[in-house]
Amino acid sequence: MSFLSGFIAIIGPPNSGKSTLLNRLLGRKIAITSPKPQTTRNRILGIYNGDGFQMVFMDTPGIHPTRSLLHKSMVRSAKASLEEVDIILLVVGLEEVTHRDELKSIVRLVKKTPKPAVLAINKVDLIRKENLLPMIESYSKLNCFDCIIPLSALYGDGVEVLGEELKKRLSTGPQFFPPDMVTDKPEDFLIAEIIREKIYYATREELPYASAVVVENLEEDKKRDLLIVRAVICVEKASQKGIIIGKQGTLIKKIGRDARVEIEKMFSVKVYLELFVKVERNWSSDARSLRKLGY
Ligand SMILES: Nc1nc2c(ncn2[C@@H]2O[C@H](COP(=O)(O)OP(=O)(O)OP(=O)(O)O)[C@@H](O)[C@H]2O)c(=O)[nH]1
Ligand SMILES: [Mg+2]
Repeated sequence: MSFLSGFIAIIGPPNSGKSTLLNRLLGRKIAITSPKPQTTRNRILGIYNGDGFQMVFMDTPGIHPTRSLLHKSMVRSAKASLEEVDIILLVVGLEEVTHRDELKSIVRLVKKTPKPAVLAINKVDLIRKENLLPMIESYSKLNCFDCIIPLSALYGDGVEVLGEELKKRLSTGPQFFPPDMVTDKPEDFLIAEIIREKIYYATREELPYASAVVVENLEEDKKRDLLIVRAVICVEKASQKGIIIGKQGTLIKKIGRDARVEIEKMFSVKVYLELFVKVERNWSSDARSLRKLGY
């Protein structure tokens, strides 16, 4: 039998559980997640290798109406992903309703492409069965999806069914990536993202959105079997720097500790993590700063 493969874009509104679903499909965490919308800022490939097939998932930032330069670039990259893939996987949460403008515009985008589109209604662990059926019905009335699958990315129910449905839609094609490759992103990106995730959990209000993380140095100390990481957290104002550092450095210590534990787990190595905070004035609305920070 010939080898099957395909690129699959995971798109949807912010916070619907796209990155959680990617991690669940792969069986390991490569994309950060958080209860706050606009967590994912870059497209991330996640590669799944099965017996005789390869699925290349593309996690994308949530699509939403926006004005800020950073968010515009995020939404642009999510929309562009539709052009580059073979299959579309739209992920919606329970808060989405078919008549809301935001969702309507995403559905319009999906309808415009002739590619197979699968809808995942996520977070069904939070809803009663009798409320789910009308929801599925209203989505199927849109005449947009090849199939609709209710699931829970967080707990795993329905995810295997989704995997099977996606597999059915692969075509004969090459193995795009070597079988031991899980993502297209380099180590320093994954580490910066883990630190950013900890900031999303540790801070409130505008702080997560005003923060960007860059790994400036990554060094392996083979003798001590240690990975030495030096990373900078960029914020937009001096007052935000104070908040992130916290009283006597308590907050930055917590962010550093939580990140270190997870980096150690991800790479199975002891980590020494040095964190610095820098003010990069209004980076999220400055094209040059955005480029420098990888957006
Ligand atoms: N109860 C429940 N929560 C979920 C499920 N899937 C995701 N979540 C939660 O929903 C929140 C958002 O998840 P993410 O995976 O970050 O969502 P996203 O769509 O990638 O969000 P953006 O990157 O901001 O667009 C997190 O708090 C997840 O834990 C689910 O199946 N059930
Ligand atoms: Mg995400």
